[in-house]
Amino acid sequence: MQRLLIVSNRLPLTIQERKGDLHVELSVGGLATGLSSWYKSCHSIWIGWAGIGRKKIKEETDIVARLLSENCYPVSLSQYNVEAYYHGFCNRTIWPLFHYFPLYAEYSEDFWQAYERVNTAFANVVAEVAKPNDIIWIHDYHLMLLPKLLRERLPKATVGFFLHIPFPSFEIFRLLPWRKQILEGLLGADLVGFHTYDYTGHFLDSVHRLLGYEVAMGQITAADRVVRSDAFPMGINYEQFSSAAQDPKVQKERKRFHKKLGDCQVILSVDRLDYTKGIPQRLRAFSVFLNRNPKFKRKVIFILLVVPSRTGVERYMQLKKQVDGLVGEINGKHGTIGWMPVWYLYRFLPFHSLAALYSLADVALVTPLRDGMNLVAKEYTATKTDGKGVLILSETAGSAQELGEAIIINANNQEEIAQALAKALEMPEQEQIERNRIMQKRLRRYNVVRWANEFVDKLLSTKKLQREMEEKALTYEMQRKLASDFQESDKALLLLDYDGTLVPFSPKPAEAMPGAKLLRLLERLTKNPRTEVVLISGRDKDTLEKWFGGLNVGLVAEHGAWIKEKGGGWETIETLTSEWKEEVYPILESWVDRTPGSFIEEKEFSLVWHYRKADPSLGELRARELINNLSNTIANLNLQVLEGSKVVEVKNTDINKGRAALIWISREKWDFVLAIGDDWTDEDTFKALPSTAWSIKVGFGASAARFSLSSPSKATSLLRKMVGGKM
Ligand code: ADQ
Repeated sequence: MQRLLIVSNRLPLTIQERKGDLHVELSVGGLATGLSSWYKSCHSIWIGWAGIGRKKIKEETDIVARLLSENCYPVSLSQYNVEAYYHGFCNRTIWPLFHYFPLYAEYSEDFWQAYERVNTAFANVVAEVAKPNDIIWIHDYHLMLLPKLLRERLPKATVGFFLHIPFPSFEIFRLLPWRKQILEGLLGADLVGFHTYDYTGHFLDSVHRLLGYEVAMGQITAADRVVRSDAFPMGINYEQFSSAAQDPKVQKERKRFHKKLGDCQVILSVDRLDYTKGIPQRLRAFSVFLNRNPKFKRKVIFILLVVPSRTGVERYMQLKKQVDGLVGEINGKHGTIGWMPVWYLYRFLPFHSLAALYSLADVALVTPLRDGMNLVAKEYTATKTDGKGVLILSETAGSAQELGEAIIINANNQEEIAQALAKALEMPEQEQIERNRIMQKRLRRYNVVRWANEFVDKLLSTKKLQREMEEKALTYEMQRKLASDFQESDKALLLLDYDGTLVPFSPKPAEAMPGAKLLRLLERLTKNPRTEVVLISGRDKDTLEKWFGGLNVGLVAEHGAWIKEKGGGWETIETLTSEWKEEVYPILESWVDRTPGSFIEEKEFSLVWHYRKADPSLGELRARELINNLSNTIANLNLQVLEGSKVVEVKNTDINKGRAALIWISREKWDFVLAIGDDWTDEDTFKALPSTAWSIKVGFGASAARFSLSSPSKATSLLRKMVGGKM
């Protein structure tokens, strides 16, 4: 049976010291709450920090035994590391920055080093526990370096990563001094998951801009492998909450609360004490609501349930004081004898009490300034089995994207929240039921089990994709066979693309020029009279002439519009018209105006819009728009639009590399044919080849080529091997 290794900062169990004794307890938090049900139903091991220092763990063997019996494997951390890593880098650098509080973020080299140390400690433990077939699922911002550290230790491992907090936009993320290390750390995983498409988009954008990797449809072509990224909105244990109202323990608790609340309508909020949750803003909005709606005085009670969190961090202590003060202020200002508008509970509540509060609350007021997902909004909705109750939800919570039937508000807009409260308290029952039923249906379907299964399924399918790519990889053995076939052949044809195939794709023309070493290699290949070498490129004929005119090779320019036989002159394949350019040129010009840094290149039979010098994201967006626009314009012009690396090219349909390649292929009875190319314009060449030919794609991705090599340097070393050199 395949095992699942869940790795997170904290174990779902916490060891706490009380009066000198150590106790094992369930820990709080979205992840522990959400995953624990799923975790118990599978063969899984949970690896994480148990909440006590290294020394204690060593001393208390029975505690460790208890953890192991629960399939929990503790990582021990020194007090200093916990301080600098958890209270430091995690909670004073990443947490504020990723929640759009850049001014709260502290950038300390000591914190960073502790973060690296702790991630390494985790990597050592996971590598010790992991078996070859395991699925390793790493959770959250505490362990963003771990995927890469594990990949170094276990190159073949199946590793998924899920971020529970938002991934911020590039403009925020770039502020982090260690941004590249974080991205590289994450890309050690095979799949990187987020709660929403927005976070996924932000991550892909940063990967593209900071590391320069190609990104398409959630697939990243990293240095030596493909990594995927996608959105998986975390669900809840729906059954647990929807059946709670029937639980006698919950009903008893509910009655107890009712007695104290009388006939008042109840507004409820539940969160960890955190500045991202918008608690002071929410309290002020409640005060505005009472000012604007005096008729609700003595008719409504706001239960503010806050669970202590990160109590050692200064900013959280300040927030606690601020909330305490505001509660006192509001109760002092609006309260009367016998009516206290805000009931403030600062503690963790057991499940039956929490469920009782959810089930009796008329309104849930969930107003985080930023929240990765927010499970409270989902739990409240799931608990309302009679359909009655209104959810007010901030648009900056990830869950707002799934809970559109809630009253959606801006958490900074006190007037809007006040109006939403009045609307919620007066909403007709029928409307409440209609809204909740739609959301409940969605939450029941996409529950925490489905969430976890979808993540793991996608992780396994990513692994399968990587394997298929690996299977296509031209092994060392096959390379030797190819070289010996070539050496034994009587008539060999080599069809070689240039940019991205023999040299890395480079946006700078000077860097794309062939060096002396490459020219020597091509010359050696052409020395043998039994071999014919053809360079098939998208570049214009003048450039090819300048670079390769001195070699004894065939040349194909502009994807086949021009060809030059060995020792001959340039010829076009057929008479082609270029009148269409008058129609297309002005369109490209307007794209140049809208995309700073882009420019037009005019070739004899094609027009090319280049955006390699433009901002990458803008360039890609504009390229998509241009392709859409052109496909309407050129419908009856016998033209085609090609998308290459940072270019969009328009040319006659009749021109393609495959057609040009056929001129050579059909001329002789070759007993060895090799084609190497890297992008989709080379696919026409691959398709034109006889079935016995060797075809190689440089890079990853779907291709008609039979084999693949990871980089241009691998391709040139293969050619070197063919002429008898070292690979
Ligand atoms: P959190 O910031 O902890 O989680 P949330 O998603 O609301 O936020 O989860 C809190 C959990 O703790 C809920 O399951 C809730 O029932 C429980 N809880 C809160 N207060 C409680 C109290 N006083 N007593 C008892 N239980 C209480 C992080 C991210 C979120 C993301 C989750 C899951 O910050 O954005 O939704 O992880 O990915």
